[in-house]
Amino acid sequence: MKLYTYWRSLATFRVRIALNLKGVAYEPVYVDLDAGQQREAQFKNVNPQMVIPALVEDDGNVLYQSLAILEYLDEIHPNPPLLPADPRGRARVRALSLITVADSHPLIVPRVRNHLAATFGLDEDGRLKWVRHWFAAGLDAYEGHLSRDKSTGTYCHGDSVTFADICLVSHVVGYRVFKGTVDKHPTVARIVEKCLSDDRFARAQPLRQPGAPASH
Ligand SMILES: N[C@@H](CCC(=O)N[C@@H](CS)C(=O)NCC(=O)O)C(=O)O
Repeated sequence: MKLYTYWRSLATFRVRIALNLKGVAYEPVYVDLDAGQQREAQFKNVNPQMVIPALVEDDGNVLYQSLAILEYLDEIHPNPPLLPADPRGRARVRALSLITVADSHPLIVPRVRNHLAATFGLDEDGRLKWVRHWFAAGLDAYEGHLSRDKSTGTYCHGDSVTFADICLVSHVVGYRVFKGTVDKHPTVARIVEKCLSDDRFARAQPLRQPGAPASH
């Protein structure tokens, strides 16, 4: 499999974690988002949406959208399972995952930040405030749900890793790239610390990818 990836991409980070958890090897293909390579013809042919990740199977089948890729990997490599066995549990895990994937992350991606700058004249400081606001709103939502629900365990849902942990980790690590902290989100902080003690999460982190700055 080939994974189109970039060090800072949080959506790709989610897929890297899932591939590590499933023990699936992949060949990285780097797409420099800061240089706009996602909009070049070479990558547009792979994903007309011009966003990463894209995961290309050996027969040429192209998978895109991180949550759809996670679902696919979980179906073709069922062990370890990344969704609970019961329908209510699966609904909760998917709902927690979508706080990041559907509600927070889409607001902070490069094309949105670029549009805020080019069309609305928002300066760098304003864009940083925008990004932090939406990360923090997502974290408040996570903390509210995770801290009050008995289904929360060592991880977001019970005592095994699910999609929700993958999405939460991408959210918090992404927030840190923008100098945010989870000091006011103790349940989130506890779960993310537990996940990052696992090398399959830790080695997928943005700052551990080729091309990442030594510190950020
Ligand atoms: N919902 C998509 C988001 C994909 C996405 O926006 N990826 C970002 C990097 S994390 C990207 O490639 N952005 C390019 C741009 O905004 O121009 C997913 O979860 O896969």
